[in-house]
Order: sequence, then structure tokens, then C-alpha cells
Amino acid sequence: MNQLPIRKKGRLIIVAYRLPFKIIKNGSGTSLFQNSGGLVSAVLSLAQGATNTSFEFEDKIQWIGYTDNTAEELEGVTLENDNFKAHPVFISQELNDNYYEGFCNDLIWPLFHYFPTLAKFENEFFEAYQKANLLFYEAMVDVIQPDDVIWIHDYQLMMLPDLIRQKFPNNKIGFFFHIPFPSYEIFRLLPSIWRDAIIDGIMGADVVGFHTNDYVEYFLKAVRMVIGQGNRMHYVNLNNRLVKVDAFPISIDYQKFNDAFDDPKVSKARQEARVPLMEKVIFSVDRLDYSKGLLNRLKGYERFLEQYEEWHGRVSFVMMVVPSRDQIEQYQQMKSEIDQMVGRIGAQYGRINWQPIIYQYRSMPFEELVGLYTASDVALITPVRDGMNLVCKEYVASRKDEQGVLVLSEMAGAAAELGEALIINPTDSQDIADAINKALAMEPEDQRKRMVAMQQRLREYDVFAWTNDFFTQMLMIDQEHKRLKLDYLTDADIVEMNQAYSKAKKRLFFFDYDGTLVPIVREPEDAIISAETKAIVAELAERDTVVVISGRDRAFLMNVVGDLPVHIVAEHGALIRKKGEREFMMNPAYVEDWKDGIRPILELYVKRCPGAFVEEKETSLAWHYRTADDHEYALRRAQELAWQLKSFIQPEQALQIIEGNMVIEVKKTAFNKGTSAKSFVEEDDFDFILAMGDDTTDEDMFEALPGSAYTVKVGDALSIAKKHIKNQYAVMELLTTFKE
Ligand code: GDG
Repeated sequence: MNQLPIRKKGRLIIVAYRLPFKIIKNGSGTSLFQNSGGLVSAVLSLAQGATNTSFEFEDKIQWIGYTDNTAEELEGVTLENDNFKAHPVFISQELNDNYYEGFCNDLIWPLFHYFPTLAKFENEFFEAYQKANLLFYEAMVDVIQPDDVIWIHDYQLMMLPDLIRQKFPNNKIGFFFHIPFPSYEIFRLLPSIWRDAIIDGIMGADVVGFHTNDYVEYFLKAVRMVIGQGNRMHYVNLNNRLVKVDAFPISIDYQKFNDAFDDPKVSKARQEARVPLMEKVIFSVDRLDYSKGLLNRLKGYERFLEQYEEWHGRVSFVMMVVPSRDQIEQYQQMKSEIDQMVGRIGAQYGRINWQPIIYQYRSMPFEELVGLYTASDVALITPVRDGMNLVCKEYVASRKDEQGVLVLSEMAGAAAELGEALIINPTDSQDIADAINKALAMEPEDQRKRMVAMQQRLREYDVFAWTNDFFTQMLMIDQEHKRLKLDYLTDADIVEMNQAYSKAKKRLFFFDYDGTLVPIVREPEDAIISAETKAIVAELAERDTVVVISGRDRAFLMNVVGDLPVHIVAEHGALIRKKGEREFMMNPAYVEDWKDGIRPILELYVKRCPGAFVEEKETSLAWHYRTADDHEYALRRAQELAWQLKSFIQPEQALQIIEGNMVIEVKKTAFNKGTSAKSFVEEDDFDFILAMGDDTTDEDMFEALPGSAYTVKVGDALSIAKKHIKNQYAVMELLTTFKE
């Protein structure tokens, strides 16, 4: 990965639901026992400089998280070890029941894993969630220092980024989401106040990370639908700042699992595991959870036994289930269904000397886990929904012998990266049965090829690369901000510009029309340039080259500025009328081969949105909703339409969707205000260029002009223009200052 030249210093603050320590009381005092999870080691490597990021972290890592201990128990205890300083968040039992057990685990977890029928929508859950997020915030307020970088984790803390942002606008905040972000149809099941709070909360971060591109896309759609903000590639522009939303597929400490193969304790565990087992071993391990597809797996295995008799007596399926939340009724019920099904399969297919399933309900030490990974011929991972799934990655990494077959559900985020696995649909028992058979029969050479390919990918993007990637993005957003920052034109700037103007011999002006030469008005046809403005532009055009560059059609522009001695660019560069000529020339790059496919979609949205209408320009189609009866409703429809168009349009159509002021417009990508402006610049050796515009489409123009050009954005939206100016009246004032 490319390293950025800039380095940034500061402390690292991690916020996750739980502190990564057990607090152990011993005789005289207390010690912290650090957990060894993936996140802890990733963060540690970052702080110890083992990961080569552009951040240089100072001091110990500050970790904010919940602890089971009470404030009294921790009174006087130093919550620090060599690497971390812990800042505990105390949450009362009652609050935690409604917050963690309630909102997080009885609502968000099932809903976001596509189990809406298990989701409980209780008002007190939401209140508790807000209160608990505030408790995390309060635990941090006195910890945060100006250069600190804050990294918040997961669905328990979705409101925290914005709480911090309000008080600490300049600190870098990252947010990573470890579970799936669902499609909008699921997300919208949440009451709208909750939806708003979640999206607003997360959008307080600078960088928002998910495991896969699908989750990114679903989240961006939720942002669009809930707060009405669209995205440009991976950026959402909140007017005063940018948020980057991207995929960062979490990984594992590859080397640790790969090296473990040769660890004597692991070898011993591997050998011991094989002794009582049959010729072939299938293995699985997961927490007890409905998302993990445990029953689907058993059904698939049952089908396999039913159909592939040749394997009877030759295969052992070791199914380890790690206890989790089994105090809850749903989980108890699931567990008893698993118990029954394991019993039934054993009773039907087992023999005195063969047990088809060895099922255990417990957790294991690391060595036993890797011992089992490396003792098995097949890993059978069948979640019905899983954010990523690390077990499958650990299985691949631990196979230093390059043997073993991974059977993996397409519903795991990891499936996007592990294409060489046998990918199955967990609801399809036949699919699972066939995959088990194929895996058991797979030739060693085929196993090796697949394993090596997957290993190479995981080695390159391990958990350290993941962290590095995330932090690099946090830094890059700073650079993007700098590029777009708001810098108003000062009196001194105007004096400097006037001097450059006087000195110059060949001067070129670009003016956008709506919002620049005329104020924005409710009815587009009422936007008629005033006589006063016209006179100012005419005076400039007497001496200099002036281009009026707009998205409007040619008829309108001819009507309003056709009598001025200016060049006119219509429809974002598709049509150009040169000064003094009568006719517009069509951009030769334009091919009319697309409108019939797009028009019906826009018309459908006219039917769905009373008052909206389609405008057909020569080279574009525009869906206007300025005139819609209900603006809020129309805005939602507009967001939906833009979304639908984005998924409908294929890259080879070379079409672009422009989200303007109360209008969604579709046009060809072959030209824009940038390509058009450039063609004028190239016509002569201009030594003074000034471009002004207020619209998103003017960004193309600002970007295309040479570095020496003056670029001025009208209004305060983020822009790559060098300077901003308040409004259209200020534009006129500025133009009157240019004298020969
Ligand atoms: C969430 C998302 C996402 C399990 N049993 C034992 C044991 N484990 C370890 C595994 C693995 C981890 O627990 C389980 O990780 P998963 O990713 O499979 O699942 P979740 O806990 O649901 O995690 C998930 C993850 O966050 C990260 O973003 O991938 O989608 O749901 O590391 O090895 N470890 C030991 N003994 C056990 O008995 N030592």
C-alpha cells in the first residue's frame, strides 16, 4: 500500500463495548489480564509501530469500554498495563438490560442479520441506547486531547461519533461496523426517529467502515433516504465536511495462525484429535447464534448421509458450539433443537463403532482450536448471515500444509474474498450435501491450489493491513478536506485579481447561469437575468471573452442571453453557440442511443410523485420536482429515483446522473462543463481566467481549468474552487470591479 508523505502524531483512543481486559484480584492487589482478540493485536501493532501507518502514535492506547466491575470495586485500582490505559464505563444492570441485551441484542442484532421477526421494538430499549451512548461519551470527555485519533467499534455505539463530533469538531473519528448493514427495506423497519438518530450518529465520523461493498452500498442508500445526502463515489458531502464510507474487510493475524501449525502444543492437539475419529473429518465452530446457520448445517449433513452412503462409517463431523446468551429463551430453544437433531441423526445413522456427529457445547483453548482446524479435511461454515466470519479465515491461515477444503456460505462477508472455497447457499440442504461430498473427494492437488490462492490473499491483507488501510483513509480525508475547504474571497484577493486583470492581455470569463448570473427562484422559467446584470456582463464582453456555461437548453439560453456578445454553452457542454453565430453546434461526442431506455423510468416517477415532470432536452433527460405538491415526499422519491437509476445504468452506456437543485438529470459522460471549458481555454493563450458557479456540475469546470485560473464557488457548499463568494449579488459586485 502506498504510504502518504504526511505523518500525523497523536494518541489513539479505542472505544468498543467491552474493555479488552479481565480485572483479576490477587492477594494484595489487582492485575489486568489482556484478552488476545484480533482487534487487540491489530491495535497493539499499530501503537508499537509494527504496522507502518502514516499515524505516529504517542503514549499508551486509551481504551474506553464497559466493565462488569463496579466503580467501588475499581476504586484506587490502576487500570493500566504496558500497552493500554483503560477508562471504564459503568452501566447499571437495569440500563444494560435495556441497552445491551435490549436494543443491541434483541433489536439491532436480529434485524441487521435479517431476522426481523425476532426483533423487539421497545421504546425503553431506544431510550437506554441513547443514555448508554451518552455514558460512553461522558467517560471520554476528559480523556480526549486535541491530536487524539478516536476509533469507535460496532453497533453498540452508533450514536457516539456524532456526540463526540459536536464537542470535538477537529479530532479524527473513525467508526467500524462489525455486523452486516442491511438493505434499506430492513433498515426502514426501525421507527423514523431511531433511523435518524442512527444515521446522524454514525455520520459524525470522518471514516465509516464496513466489511463489504454491499454493506457500504446499503448504508449509503440509508444515508440518502434518511438525511437526504447523496454520495459521490465513496464520499458523502455534508456541506461543511466530508465523510468517507468504504469497505475494509477485517482479517486475522495470519502469521499467528500459520505459525501455530508447528507449535508443539498444536501438533499434539492435532494428533490427539485424529485418534478417535474416522478416515475423514469435518469441522465447525461457532458461537450459539441463529445467524450462524447451525440447524441448516445439520440438515445439510443429514441430507449428505442420506444420499452418499459410501461415506457411512468413514467420516466424523466435529461440531463445536461455543456457549453464548443461553439464558435467553430463543437461544435455549435453538439449543434444544440442535440437541434433538444431533440425537436424531446419531440414532438414525450411527453404529456401535461409528458416531456420525461429535457435538460439544463448550469453548476451547487456542491450541485445541488450531489443532482441530489442522486435523480436519473439511471446514463447514454455513451462516445464514454473517458480517465477515473469521473462523473461515483462521481455518485457511492455519493450513500450513496447504490441505483441507473450505465449504463456505455465500451469506458470510468472507465469501467475497474466498472465491476458491466451495460456496454454498445455507438454506439449500442439497447444495450443502453435494459440497461435502465434493470436498471429501477432492484431490490433494486441487485442495492445494485453492488453499494457496486463498492464503496468498489473506497473507497480503491481514489484520494489520486492515488497520493500516483504515488509518490511511482517515488521513486522506484530511487532504480531501484541505482541497475542498471553505475560503471566502477577501478584499485583498479582489485587489490582487483586479491587478492581474489589468495586466493581462487576453482574458476569459466563465459564468454559470442559475445561481451565478441570476438568483435561484422557485419556477425555473422565472429565472430571467436582470437588465443591470446583463449590462455588467455586456461591458466585460466588449473587452474580453465571456462564456455563459449552463445546463439549460439552448432555447432558454438564447432567450435570456442570446443578444449578448458571448459564447453560450448549453446542456452542460453538449451544445455550443459561438459568439456572433446564430446556430448551436452539437458536441461530436454525443450519440443518441439511450433516452428510450431511461425515459420510462423517469415517467414512472412522475406518476409516483404528483407535480413532478420530465423535461426532455436535446442531449439529456431531467426529472424536476421543484413543482411537486409535497416537497418532503418528492425529495424521498428523488432519492429513490437516483438510486434506481444508478443501479440500472450500465457502465458501457456512459451515462451520468446529476443531482442538481430540485432536479435529477441523466446525460452522457462524454462531455461536461469541464471538457467544454477546456476547449475554450485551448483556443487562445489567455493570461487571465476566471470561472464562477454555484452548482455541483461547475466542479467539473473548476477541476478542468489550468492552475493559474481563478475559480470561485458561489455559496458555502464544499468545492474544489479556490475561493468562495456568498451569493449572486456578491458576484455582481465583484464583476463591477474589473476595470481596464
Ligand atoms: C462479529 C461478527 C465478524 C470461537 N470459539 C472459540 C474461539 N472462537 C473465536 C474464533 C474467531 C472468533 O471467536 C469468532 O469470530 P467470528 O467472526 O466468526 O464471529 P463473531 O463473534 O460473531 O464476530 C462477525 C467479527 O465480528 C469481526 O468483525 O467477522 O461477522 O458477527 O476468532 O477463533 N476461540 C477460541 N476458543 C473457542 O472455543 N480460542
